[in-house]
Amino acid sequence: MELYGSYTSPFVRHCRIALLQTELECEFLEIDATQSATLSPTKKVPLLVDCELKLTDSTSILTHLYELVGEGFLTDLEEVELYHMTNTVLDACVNLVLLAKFDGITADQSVYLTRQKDRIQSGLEAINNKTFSQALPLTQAETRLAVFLDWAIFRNQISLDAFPALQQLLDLAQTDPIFTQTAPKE
Ligand SMILES: N[C@@H](CCC(=O)N[C@@H](CS)C(=O)NCC(=O)O)C(=O)O
Repeated sequence: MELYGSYTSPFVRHCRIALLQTELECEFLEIDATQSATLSPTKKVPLLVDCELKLTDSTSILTHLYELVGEGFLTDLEEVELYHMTNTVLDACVNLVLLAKFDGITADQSVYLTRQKDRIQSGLEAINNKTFSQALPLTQAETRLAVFLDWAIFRNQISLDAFPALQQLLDLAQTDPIFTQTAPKE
């Protein structure tokens, strides 16, 4: 198997965590935005190639990896909700970062980006009110959340000062060597 991605992408990081957890054999190939635009029809990372199988989304990749080792991925409804709510907030955050990077457009110049910014804030508030694991291992949804928080802080997009439950979850995630080993780096 080959996983294509970057060392900064939170979606790719979740897949790198899964590869370390499952100990599946897979080559990691670092690619940039130009290469992902040619390699993947979605022009995004991650991309997983397993013989004839080509998977273009982190959720299908994670489902495949855990299936290979006989484990399910996201089976509980509350977990599914947390996972997708986190992804919605994460997508909004990625949107803000990429529009600033590619086009120099920031929220103060765009009505829709202001809506995205508000979505991040209200999403974080709602997620902060949920109940999380107090010890490792984290659930898959909590892992996605911790990966998102770590990336958004790395990109200076959020602060957790007003979100103690989120800070506590991130602190717990950081006691996991696989989590720290996969931290975003340029
Ligand atoms: N739904 C996708 C999202 C992947 C995604 O947004 N990846 C970003 C990197 S963090 C990307 O490649 N963006 C390139 C672009 O938007 O052109 C997944 O879960 O894999």
